Amino acid sequence: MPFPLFTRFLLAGLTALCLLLGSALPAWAEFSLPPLPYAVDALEPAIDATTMTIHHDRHHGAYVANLNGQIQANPSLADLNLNDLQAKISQFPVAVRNNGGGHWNHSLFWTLLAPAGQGGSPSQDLIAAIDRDFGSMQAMRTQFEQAATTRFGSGWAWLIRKPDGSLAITSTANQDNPLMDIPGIERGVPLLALDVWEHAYYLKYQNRRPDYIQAWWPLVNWQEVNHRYAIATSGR
Ligand code: MN3
Repeated sequence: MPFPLFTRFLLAGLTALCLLLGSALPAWAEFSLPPLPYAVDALEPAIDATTMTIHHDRHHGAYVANLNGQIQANPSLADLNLNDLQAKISQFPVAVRNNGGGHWNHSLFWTLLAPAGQGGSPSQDLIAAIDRDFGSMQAMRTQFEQAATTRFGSGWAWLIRKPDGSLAITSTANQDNPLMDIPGIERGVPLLALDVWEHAYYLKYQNRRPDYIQAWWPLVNWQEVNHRYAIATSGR
């Protein structure tokens, strides 16, 4: 978990105190479910409040609880933040991969959504990179929709920035993501993500995944995508 330095000192002190007192580590040393950054009905009508509530509280909540349930058997989890865990996921059992991936993916996904009209638009830098690597914004969208539509079963579609600086569209199965050190995954920094598990859309769209994908575009939080692209680029 990403704690600032001061908080880390505080945690270390409290942990030492707990050890002195012979008590277990406190619950806040575990992974936790981040609150949605908007109301559950803020994305209506494209994504309905019931779907958002079940998706966040129960599905994402279960990934967090199940990941915490793995700490005792995998004590090194307690020393890794969620981000760093992804790049070392091959060292852990599949339950950590599924639930650690699920926690990371959903924590990102919520931030990449915004009420229609409030997500801004792609930055000039991002548009230039998309034009360079896909030809046009429309071509990127078409390729993204193709990846999201054709992902068989459950998984995710991604726009990533690869280590060489170029952008690419990829998709992953289950709760895998492009940060994971798993053979077969095209790796890069995720800039944009779409959950295409049925739990993300079935109540409203049933089997019509393409309709869900079309309804999702106006909800993209481009300000966050721009921010992620700027950070990924400055890290070179
Ligand atoms: Mn989901």
